Amino acid sequence: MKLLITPLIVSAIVMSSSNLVYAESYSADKLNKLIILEDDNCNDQIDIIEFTDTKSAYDQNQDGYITTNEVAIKMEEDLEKTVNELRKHGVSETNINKTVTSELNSIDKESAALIKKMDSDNDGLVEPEELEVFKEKQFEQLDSNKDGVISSSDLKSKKSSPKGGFGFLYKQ
Ligand SMILES: [Ca+2]
Ligand SMILES: [Ca+2]
Ligand SMILES: [Ca+2]
Repeated sequence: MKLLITPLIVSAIVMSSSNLVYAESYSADKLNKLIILEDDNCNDQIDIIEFTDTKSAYDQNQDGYITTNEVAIKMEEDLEKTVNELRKHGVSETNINKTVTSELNSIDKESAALIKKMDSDNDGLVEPEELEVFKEKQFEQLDSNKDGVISSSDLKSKKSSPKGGFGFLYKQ
């Protein structure tokens, strides 16, 4: 049984930590965390201002621009957190090493892909305007009931639509 469970935990944790910026990958858990973290005025919902005000975790030097390198650094940091989580769950070092190796191998590709998602003028750099547009799109996706705020009710309305959004969560 243990053999079966461990890879599941590994993939669940890796998945939840490496997809931070992909709106379509937000899980119920992540949305709740987002609401707790970004809900500046504590009304259990996030409006577009609260959402776009947030400094991107990828912008390591906080200059408003995001480079592939910064994304890669952030992903490595996330990976470290993942490793700690895996240890907490009692995952063997062998399995942890496997995870780390495969994640490290894909970081370059993943960070390039992430930049590409936001970099609408294709110059390899995410400018503040591009980040804003991306965040607005992300907000729209998260606000699935289109009432202009992100709240727990967006989660419920996503449950009925298996396509995109939180749908992936319920398919598993
Ligand atoms: Ca930067
Ligand atoms: Ca750009
Ligand atoms: Ca909403």
